[in-house]
Amino acid sequence: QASPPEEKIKTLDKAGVLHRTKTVDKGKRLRKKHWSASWTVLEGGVLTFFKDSKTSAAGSLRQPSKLSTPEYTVELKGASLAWAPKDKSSKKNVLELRSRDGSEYLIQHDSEAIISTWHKAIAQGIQELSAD
Ligand code: I3S
Repeated sequence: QASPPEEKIKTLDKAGVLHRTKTVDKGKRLRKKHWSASWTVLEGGVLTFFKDSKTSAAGSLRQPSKLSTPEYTVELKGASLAWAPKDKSSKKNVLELRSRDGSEYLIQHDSEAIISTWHKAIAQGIQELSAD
């Protein structure tokens, strides 16, 4: 007998340190960008940005929620992802993630290779959830 979906084992898709900033909170544009380096976990259709980047990688993979406080969690269901237009930031390799509730986040890494793997993983997460 198949398990109901909520009993599916959460699989870790990806984790690492990214630069991120929130630009819109539920439709309201925030006045100022505060970029910070943040331990970021993509798991079970949810992208979680932790408060800091110093959480131990090995520990976080085992028990992400126990070790550090999540600052933002973004449900990928109904979200959209695109490369940020140039006027959104002077930084290179910036992704813009819009959540279903109308919040927006910029996500950046200096390495094009690294940001590309996040792009693929998040886009895939969004696509899989929209198929439900
Ligand atoms: O959209 P803005 O105002 O150009 O964003 C920049 C500011 O958030 C800036 O903070 P201060 O105003 O405290 O200097 C950041 O340091 C910059 O990184 C922001 O611009 P970029 O283009 O890096 O997203």
